Amino acid sequence: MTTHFTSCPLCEATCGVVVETEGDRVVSVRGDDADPFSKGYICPKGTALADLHHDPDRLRKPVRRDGDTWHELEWDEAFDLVAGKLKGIRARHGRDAIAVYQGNPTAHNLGLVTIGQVALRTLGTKNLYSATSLDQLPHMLAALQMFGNQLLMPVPDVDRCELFVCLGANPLASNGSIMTAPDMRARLKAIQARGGRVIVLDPRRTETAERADRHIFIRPGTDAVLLLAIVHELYATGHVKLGRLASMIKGERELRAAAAAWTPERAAPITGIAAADIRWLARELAVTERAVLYGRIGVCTQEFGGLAAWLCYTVNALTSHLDTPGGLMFTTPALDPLPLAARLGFDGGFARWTSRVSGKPEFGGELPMSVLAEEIETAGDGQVRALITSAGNPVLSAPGGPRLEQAMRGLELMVSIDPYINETTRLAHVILPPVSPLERSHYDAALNAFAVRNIAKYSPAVFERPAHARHDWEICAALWARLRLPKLGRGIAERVIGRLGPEAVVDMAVRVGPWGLRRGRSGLTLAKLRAAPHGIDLGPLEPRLPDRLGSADRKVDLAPSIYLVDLPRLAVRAQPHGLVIIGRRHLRSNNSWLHNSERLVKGLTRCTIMMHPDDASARRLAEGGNARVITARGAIELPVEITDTMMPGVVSIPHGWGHSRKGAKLHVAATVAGVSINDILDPACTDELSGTSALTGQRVEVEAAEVS
Ligand SMILES: Nc1nc2c(c(=O)[nH]1)N[C@H]1C(S)=C(S)[C@@H](COP(=O)(O)OP(=O)(O)OC[C@H]3O[C@@H](n4cnc5c(=O)[nH]c(N)nc54)[C@H](O)[C@@H]3O)O[C@H]1N2
Ligand SMILES: Nc1nc2c(c(=O)[nH]1)N[C@H]1C(S)=C(S)[C@@H](COP(=O)(O)OP(=O)(O)OC[C@H]3O[C@@H](n4cnc5c(=O)[nH]c(N)nc54)[C@H](O)[C@@H]3O)O[C@H]1N2
Ligand code: SF4
Ligand SMILES: [Mo]
Repeated sequence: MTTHFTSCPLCEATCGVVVETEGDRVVSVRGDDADPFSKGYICPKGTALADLHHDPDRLRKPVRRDGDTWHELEWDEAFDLVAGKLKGIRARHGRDAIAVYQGNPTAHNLGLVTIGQVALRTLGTKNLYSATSLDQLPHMLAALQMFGNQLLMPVPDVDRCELFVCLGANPLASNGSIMTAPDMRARLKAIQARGGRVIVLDPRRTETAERADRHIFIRPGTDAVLLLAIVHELYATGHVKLGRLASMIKGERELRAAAAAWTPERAAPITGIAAADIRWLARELAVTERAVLYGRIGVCTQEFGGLAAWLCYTVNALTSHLDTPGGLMFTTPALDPLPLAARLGFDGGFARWTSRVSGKPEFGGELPMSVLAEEIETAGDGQVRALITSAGNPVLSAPGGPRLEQAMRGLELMVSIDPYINETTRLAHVILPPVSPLERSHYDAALNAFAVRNIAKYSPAVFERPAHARHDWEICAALWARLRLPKLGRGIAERVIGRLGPEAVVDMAVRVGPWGLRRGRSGLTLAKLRAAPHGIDLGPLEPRLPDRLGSADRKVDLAPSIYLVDLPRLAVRAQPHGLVIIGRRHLRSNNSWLHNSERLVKGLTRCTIMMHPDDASARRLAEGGNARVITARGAIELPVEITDTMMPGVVSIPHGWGHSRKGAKLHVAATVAGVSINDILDPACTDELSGTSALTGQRVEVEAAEVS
């Protein structure tokens, strides 16, 4: 038996795991007690790493689709086939005819974060898409506008705060996001143990809310109104305190004016939160020395995600909780992505150009997912004719799945870099499958930059890459070289990149980074990381401003103009009547793609609609009966769960289900198929400011399903 130490790449918590193997089998996966950051914690998904590795449905070789049947290909044959077709399309229709979609696991995959992503983003097309516009785009936009760099998203210093206000996040299910912090349950408990408090604002009394000191229901999509009222209250009561930041801030006057009309009384009927509670919240944030307001995906993926994300950072700044211990802080990662991104020309930007069909703004060189289908469907110059998907399942993860699916069927070429034939990749002409997560080395190049302590950990692969397999980065580099270089240069480039691999990037970046050679002989190198298989704790977060700011004037802008001009939209917003929908995450799911593990899907059906008893009885719905959920886009049917954990007027359906689509080859998932909420969500419903999809707060009708 051999023992290996690595980190789980399935979510942002980055837990250390011990993997025991015998020959080519995984015998066990457990938490690594010696990992200084996760201290032995893992969730049930960590154990399922073994299932992914041994999954018979996982592709081991490239496949080409011929009608409904798949044929295996050799790698060179597959690369030549794909590159040949892509080149033809590019020659006939131009570079923008090739679109790229990168999904969530990109961020958890060293080879993709370093080499793969760069290769895919430099194919020369404007049609770049990713899960960003279904997720954290508003946080990145706020970071760009306020701090001058889109990667400069601050994280809550959860280990030192005395008040943790959690808005639109459920870390006990999600294990934390833009807050890499393994074992959030213990970290929240520790806040309470040191006399502090946890307050959750959420339209559902979530797993996190159940353990909080106080939970307050909030109407979906109204966070910006709540936060403006908090800003108003802070000024009205003389509680604004800029502290150390005072000399680094601009835009205060404009911010104050923007919030002037938003009294707690005005916000109360909109948010569903009593004016007295809004006042109380503002005061608690202001008078608690170490407090943090943390907002996450519920704040972003809604009609006013841009405003809400900006105001989250702003409220922290006004209460002197930005860039101070116990507040919202910036990290000092050993591998600093900021200079790397800048050197590669990915230094961000917003609305420098707009999409061809409906004029949606670019962000960071990407277009929002809400326009991908129309860019494929709409004829004319620049129409998308080919699509490369990598580590994504947009048919299930993007609103308007059926339309996107239909659009994909019309593509001249679709290629997917993915280990599975799933709801999206079944439509590809060629699938290029990467190695299993245990067959690649690991360094959390992206997530360490958002960790609540500065940490660094490199792990070699548990299993050596089989000769017949390819890493994600090798696949991306091979396609890039074939598309971008002449034949001669291509061979050399591939050999050089192949020889160096992502390890060279880690070594170089860590050496030039803040914990590297500038610290003399104690500085970090890849060799030092290799010698510390459980990881290295570099200590708590430290104040980073103003040095870290990317803005030319070295100021934090509290009132960027893009937000000020968006405010009138908030003022005229009509309160939706009837029911609105929110999402839901479950500890044993991971977006759409971990439902093929028996151990993760056993037990009660999770793809249900949760609703308040009053909403259910008004519609004659009974527990366990089936509901029909209807929008202008269509209808889905699923079992009802009646629970007073839901805010009245709000229903909840998880995303990532709907595994009964014909042609997908996920044998376990198909037995617990469920339905996809994104089949009926309207892709045109977005945050008009940022282009982010509004996944929460859309109107739905619910009725009892006909018994068949
Ligand atoms: N209604 C609704 N929709 C949502 C959300 C919501 O809350 N509500 N959440 C949104 C969010 S936050 C996100 S991030 C998106 C996620 O959207 P996506 O990233 O599009 O979807 P995933 O389900 O994460 O699919 C991941 C895909 O990557 C593959 N994969 C896994 N590991 C690897 C790897 O190492 N290499 C490669 N090449 N492939 C790999 C899997 O097989 C799977 O096909 O969904 C969004 N969609
Ligand atoms: N187990 C598991 N873990 C995951 C994932 C998973 O699918 N499963 N996905 C991963 C990904 S890609 C991400 S991005 C992260 C996300 O991590 P989190 O942000 O923690 O995501 P959720 O658990 O969806 O929590 C969002 C909360 O917002 C609430 N909400 C919905 N609408 C609103 C609103 O308008 N206002 C407010 N204030 N709240 C609202 C929801 O009820 C929900 O409780 O999780 C990651 N971790
Ligand atoms: S919380 Fe679970 S899925 Fe996330 S890294 Fe830890 S073990 Fe993996
Ligand atoms: Mo996400």
